[in-house]
Amino acid sequence: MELTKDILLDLHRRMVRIRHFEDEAGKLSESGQMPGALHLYVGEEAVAAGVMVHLSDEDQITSTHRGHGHLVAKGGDFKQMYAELYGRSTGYNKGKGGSMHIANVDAGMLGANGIVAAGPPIAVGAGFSNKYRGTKNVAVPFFGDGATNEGSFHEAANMAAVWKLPVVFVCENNGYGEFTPQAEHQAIKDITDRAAGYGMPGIQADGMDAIAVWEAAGEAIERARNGEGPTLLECKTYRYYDHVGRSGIGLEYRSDEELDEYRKEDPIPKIEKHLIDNNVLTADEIQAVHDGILAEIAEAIKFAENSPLPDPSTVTEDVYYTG
Ligand SMILES: Cc1ncc(C[n+]2csc(CCOP(=O)(O)OP(=O)(O)O)c2C)c(N)n1
Ligand SMILES: [Mg+2]
Repeated sequence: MELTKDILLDLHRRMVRIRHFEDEAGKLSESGQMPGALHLYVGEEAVAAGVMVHLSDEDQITSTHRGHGHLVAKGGDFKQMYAELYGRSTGYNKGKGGSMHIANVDAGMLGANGIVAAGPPIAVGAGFSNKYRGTKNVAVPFFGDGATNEGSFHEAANMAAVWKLPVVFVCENNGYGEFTPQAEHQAIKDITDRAAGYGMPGIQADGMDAIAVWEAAGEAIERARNGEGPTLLECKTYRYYDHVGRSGIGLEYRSDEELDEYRKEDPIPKIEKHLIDNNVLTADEIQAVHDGILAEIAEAIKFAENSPLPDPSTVTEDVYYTG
């Protein structure tokens, strides 16, 4: 795997797209313009970008309650994403999925999920299908540190290892499950300690560094594509905003000093320094990337706000309904 200029630009672009998408969504939610609560991905962009650069639309991912970043990185269209968050009929799921159940199956994004650790078993099913059909595709469940305490995660990891499925388990260890520090919800520091218990390799990457994630994910994804079975990839990361929304509900569970330390590790300025130092982009060109994405977002928000709500008569369409 060679880290080319194109890959660097791609990593940067995907992260900037997530950052601005989330910042604007957070503001709209806070002002009451957009309905519902949002679990924002800001700070963790390097994980989604570093993994997704390796995947095509035929590779599947499953996501979490903090899922916008995964969909943006998987090529999500801003218009359909904002429309979905606004509950409009032009959204990816006709306004019926919203933030926590947004999905784009056509591009292999099998869905955000409000149920913690619901994604890994779904990804194992996709991985089984990939293997059964004789494809080279890979399924990647994203999940948090908290999710690794759920039975569904353990069952999924065990089954993927026993059946040597093309699945790469990506743990976004941001050090907290809601407001509970990792040390209070599990007796280990490294989620990778658990990999041996399933009989799969466990590898770690600095989740605040897109290049590091790209390298580690590339290794794990190649193993999976080659039929060598699953890997547990733990990315140590940090969320800059609160568990829900930008400023949260005012609980004091982490220090400003801790946040400041991780702010210094911001994955976007980090890769921008790399781009400038290696003469890939100038500061002006970097600004142009940001400006272009912000303009696209402004258009997408207008599109969402001008889109109709779903017609009430369609309430039972496109959903599981047994009535
Ligand atoms: C099965 C289940 N239990 C509890 C919750 C409530 N809940 C929502 S997010 C969350 C914390 C998840 O922590 P983690 O997996 O580390 O993800 P993070 O929010 O840090 O990204 C909890 C407990 C839920 N949604 N589903
Ligand atoms: Mg967490």
